[in-house]
Amino acid sequence: MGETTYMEQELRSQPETWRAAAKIGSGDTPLPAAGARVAVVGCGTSWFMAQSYAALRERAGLGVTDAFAASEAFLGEARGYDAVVAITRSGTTTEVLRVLETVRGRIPTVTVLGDPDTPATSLSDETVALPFADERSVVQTRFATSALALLRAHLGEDLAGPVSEAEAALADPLTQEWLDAEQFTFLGTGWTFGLANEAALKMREASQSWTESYPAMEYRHGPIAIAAPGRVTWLFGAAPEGLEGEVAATGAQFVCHDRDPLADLVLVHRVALERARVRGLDPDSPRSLTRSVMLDG
Ligand code: F1P
Repeated sequence: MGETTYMEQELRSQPETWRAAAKIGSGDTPLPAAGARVAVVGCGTSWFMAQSYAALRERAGLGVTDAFAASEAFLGEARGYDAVVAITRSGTTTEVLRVLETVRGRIPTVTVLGDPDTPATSLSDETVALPFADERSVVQTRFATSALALLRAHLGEDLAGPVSEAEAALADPLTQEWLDAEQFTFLGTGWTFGLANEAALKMREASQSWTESYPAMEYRHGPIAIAAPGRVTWLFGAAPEGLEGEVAATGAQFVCHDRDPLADLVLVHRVALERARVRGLDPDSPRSLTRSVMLDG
């Protein structure tokens, strides 16, 4: 085992930060009420949490909810949004700030952020700050999952089960096959597709691993051609019928745990960290990445 990294300390604190975030989410918050038409925006990890929230909210019957990468958001009058929710750990990501500026005075905004002392606060009508979940590592773990814990609690979910399952995921043994695997494909359905995208990004960022992600049913439409011995197909949530057998037939390892999918993401955080370690990489300072992307002009 190498020295302790910020990433390790931060990912290990997730049960605690989820509890704190869920408490805020289940209380009085400026997050959109049931029935509102909502656009959710973010970049990178924060975009993927936006995808999960959007699927959960809309499938719960709480209102139309669309997730956009902040740079690709359609927020014109015709779409009739009642609220924009922005997610950003840093509060400085340029594309998110541009969205907040663009809709200012036209669509009410609420930003979920890690560092409240940033431009996102003054550009937002309302904020929900999670400073206890902010991070030193460039690679996000606990801010993103705590933001989603907050949003799940706001939608009426009890996070007690997921919190204890995250504790269990922190104690699970890591399989050697996961540390050696040549390639990972992450799959999900509904809200867990955002988690699959995030798992794939985490492994790329922290350990420069070759990863892909797809909606589970889409996987059969071509991407399964990549599955082979020495590679892993990891599904978040319930498996569509027949998928496990199809993956097994390729020789790839099929992984699907019977636990809350957000807690299963904690296990992927650990795999990403260990793969970084065995490759001699510093997951706190990944290649070509900074804490937040701030563009000129
Ligand atoms: C978003 C983000 C991160 C990514 C990278 C650059 O940051 O895209 O997800 O890992 O470090 O920034 P933020 O808007 O949530 O601060």
